[in-house]
Amino acid sequence: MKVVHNFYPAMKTSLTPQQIKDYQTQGFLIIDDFLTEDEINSIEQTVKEVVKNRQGKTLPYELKSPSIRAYEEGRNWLREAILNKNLDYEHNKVFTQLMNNWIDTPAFRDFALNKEIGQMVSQLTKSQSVRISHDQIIRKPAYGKSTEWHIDSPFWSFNNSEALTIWIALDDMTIQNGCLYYQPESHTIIKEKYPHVKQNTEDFFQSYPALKKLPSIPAEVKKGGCCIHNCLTSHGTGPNMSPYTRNAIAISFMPDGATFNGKQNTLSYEVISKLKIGDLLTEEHLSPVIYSPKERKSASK
Ligand SMILES: O=C(O)CCC(=O)C(=O)O
Repeated sequence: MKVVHNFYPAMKTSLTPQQIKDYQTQGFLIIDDFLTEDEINSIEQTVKEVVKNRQGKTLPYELKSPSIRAYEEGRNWLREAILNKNLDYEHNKVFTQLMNNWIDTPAFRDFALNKEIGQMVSQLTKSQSVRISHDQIIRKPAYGKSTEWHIDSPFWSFNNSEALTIWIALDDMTIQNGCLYYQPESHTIIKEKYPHVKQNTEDFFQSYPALKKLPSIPAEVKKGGCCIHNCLTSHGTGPNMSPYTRNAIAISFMPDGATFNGKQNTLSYEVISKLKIGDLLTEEHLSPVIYSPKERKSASK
């Protein structure tokens, strides 16, 4: 797949050495006015298009084969009947996610696979070549619940401590409507090679008591600004205490060379059924290279 797009020339993707240093020390970086007003308008249009076309489907493809899904739905039904609790319903109170929008929406692809973003990610991850892992439109509903404290890495299909997420504000993000909070330097504390998913804040801090002693800071950022965090940086969001949906886009990237760790995350059944643990994640239709030494050379000409 040829991925050389540059329809967002004004994006603030050039980083100063100080910004790179801050990101590496703190585990996150906030960039105000990452997008221009025109760029925000164009992305908002694209988000509307995705919301309309997806009709509630999280992904543009089937995550699981119909037989596995039927089996799991049966199990969930039983479990929920026993617990008298609907887990998905709880999840939707936190946010709704529309994922891998770059695959079925060309305008989203032009943005998410932009080589300028790729170059910035390559600087932050200290890697020559960079692949997209997945993207999300995240919509926290009016009066939605907080996103529990977590790190991203354990949810993903690969282990690579340099992988990161660019989270872009499509509304002014405030303490009132559920902005992100980070624990500075927390990415240096989780030393386990393969941390496990923690389901909630209590579980998370019980597993990492050193993190419970760290302060957190709110990352208030205006519409069009972005927050970039390392996959081992601990973060969460406050609840949305406003009567408006709070919209953001999160795009996650991995250094080229990452290998499959056995977790499905956003990979389709068709893809994982062909993968063995340790295989390189090089599926061009799911995680294409968006920046490589070739681009580096042409950029320096
Ligand atoms: O937007 C949110 O509520 C959560 C975002 C988040 O946790 C992430 O992008 O890793």
